Amino acid sequence: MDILETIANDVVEGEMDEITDHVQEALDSGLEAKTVLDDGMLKGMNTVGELFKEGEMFVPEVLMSAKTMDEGMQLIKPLLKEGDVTKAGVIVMATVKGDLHDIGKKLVCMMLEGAGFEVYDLGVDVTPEAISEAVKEKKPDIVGMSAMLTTTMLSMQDTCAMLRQDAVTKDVKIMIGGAPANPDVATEMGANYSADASAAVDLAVSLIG
Ligand code: B12
Repeated sequence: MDILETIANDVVEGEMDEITDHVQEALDSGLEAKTVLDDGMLKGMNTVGELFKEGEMFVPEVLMSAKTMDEGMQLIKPLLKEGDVTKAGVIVMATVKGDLHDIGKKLVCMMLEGAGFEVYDLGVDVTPEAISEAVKEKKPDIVGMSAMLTTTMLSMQDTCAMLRQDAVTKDVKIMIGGAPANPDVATEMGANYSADASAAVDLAVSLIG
């Protein structure tokens, strides 16, 4: 197995203690940081996405893969040149006001980052005002919102309404997810829905077109 395959494999297997040495070895052998990222780590992350979609990998393993990728990125990030990373788009993501669930949202963020999106995760319990502010500041292509409680779907609705009422934010694309969300409520809110993290990537790509 060559070193890039080994690195891809580290991400898939969640080999957090191994990846730093392997990334260093690849860089020492003269490989560019971008090559290590694209043909090593991101290749591994794509495999993770596929395995998750096929039900062959589960949430805890995917989170391990994400942490492993983070470890490897520590060495790569300072070496990446401007323009090395092709940006698929910018996304602001938040769990809405009143809701503290973030496992699913983090998974969505990770998959989106793996697919090349620049993601700003605002955290949990985020007010409509804070989401609106972030949209004005970061000018994202898409706002993603997560809710896991029936009650916090109302916060999601409020946030959508606030974004649509303001001339600066009214045209931003919105995608929503979480257990109480579904395509019908999304349509009512003027948003788009996807059921899981892999589908969220496909949705984001299609929204940006
Ligand atoms: C873990 C958990 C917690 C943890 C959260 C920890 C954390 N850091 O997230 C803790 C213990 C804190 C918690 C607290 C509570 N919880 Co809770 N919790 C859960 C549990 C067991 C799992 C949720 C989870 O992480 N699933 C795994 C992830 C991977 O799946 P997911 O979140 O659905 O995300 C996927 C998709 O939905 C989608 N997705 C998610 N977000 C987004 C966003 C976008 C933009 C897109 C496109 C897609 C997308 O992609 C994700 C990945 O594939 C669920 C039960 C369940 N089985 O769902 C209850 C559950 C959600 N909780 C529930 C409740 C009631 C509560 C509490 C009120 C309990 C209490 N009495 O205190 C509090 C509320 C706290 C609050 N204010 O938010 C209820 C909600 C019922 C309802 N209909 O309202 C559930 C359904 C349990 C139940 N059956 O009663 N909880």
